[in-house]
Amino acid sequence: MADKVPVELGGTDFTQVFIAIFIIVITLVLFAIYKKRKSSRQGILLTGICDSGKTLIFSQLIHNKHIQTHTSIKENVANFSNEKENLRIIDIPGHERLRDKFFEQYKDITKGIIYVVDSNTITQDVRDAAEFLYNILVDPIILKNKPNLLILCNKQDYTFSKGGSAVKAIFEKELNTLRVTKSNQLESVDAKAKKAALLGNPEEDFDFATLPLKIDIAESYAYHKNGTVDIEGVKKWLARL
Ligand SMILES: Nc1nc2c(ncn2[C@@H]2O[C@H](COP(=O)(O)OP(=O)(O)O)[C@@H](O)[C@H]2O)c(=O)[nH]1
Ligand SMILES: *[C@@H]1O[C@H](CO)[C@@H](O)[C@H](O)[C@H]1NC(C)=O
Ligand SMILES: *[C@@H]1O[C@H](CO)[C@@H](O)[C@H](O)[C@H]1NC(C)=O
Ligand SMILES: [Mg+2]
Repeated sequence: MADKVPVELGGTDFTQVFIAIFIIVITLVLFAIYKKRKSSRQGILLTGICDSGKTLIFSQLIHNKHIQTHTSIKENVANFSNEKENLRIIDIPGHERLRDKFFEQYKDITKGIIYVVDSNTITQDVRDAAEFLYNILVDPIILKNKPNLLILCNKQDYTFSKGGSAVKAIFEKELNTLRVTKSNQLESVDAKAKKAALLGNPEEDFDFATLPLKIDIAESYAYHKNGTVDIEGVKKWLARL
């Protein structure tokens, strides 16, 4: 009995050391997995309804040139490096069925979303544009990963284009009603889903600032008849990511 005690004590010490090492290893592994998952999110989605200028902005960013765009059925993908890391810019076709399919495909790796708006026609197209934006904002994966969102008010070369703050106000007004309609349409009795669908407090006017994502607004023109292009707002946003 007497000489069993040190053996047992030794056994206990060994078990404690073993458990400590085990915990450290597990922590390191989990940390490595977390880092890997985070760094695998390097996709920048260029999205928005048809003809807003996504493909032209893509080509200005990647190739620095104007190309004749055509209605795309496939996504364009290219590598793009800012000072900190390699990003992958993905230009998603705007047609309804396709854009949902590509959005589903890329949303897991999304680090940032550039939501391109035709500021010249936004007043007429606000329903479509706001609904598509809404679907992005309530997506569970988007809500979980919280990518940065840039609302890019493109086609500022047109004389009567709405400026950034006007476009923001137009969206906020439309989303204010859309979120209630959408939430009522939800058959789910899941209180959490209903709450997410409401995008904030329905008692108050909808405000982008209440969303969990970091949202920026910028203006651009990817074409001008005088030959100039201004996509500095996107470039700055990409550099800051
Ligand atoms: N005036 C003007 N036209 C633009 C601008 N950006 C794109 N466009 C034109 O708008 C049309 C649709 O552009 P595209 O990049 O194909 O849009 P997408 O459907 O969003 O990919 C094309 O004829 C472009 O040349 C812009 O900033 N100003
Ligand atoms: C982008 O970079 C990745 C890895 O860094 C590479 O595998 C891929 O081929 C590149 N794609 C293009 C279009 O250059
Ligand atoms: C082209 O038009 C833009 C916007 O009106 C203006 O800021 C820019 O100076 C013009 N550039 C040239 C070369 O005319
Ligand atoms: Mg396109």
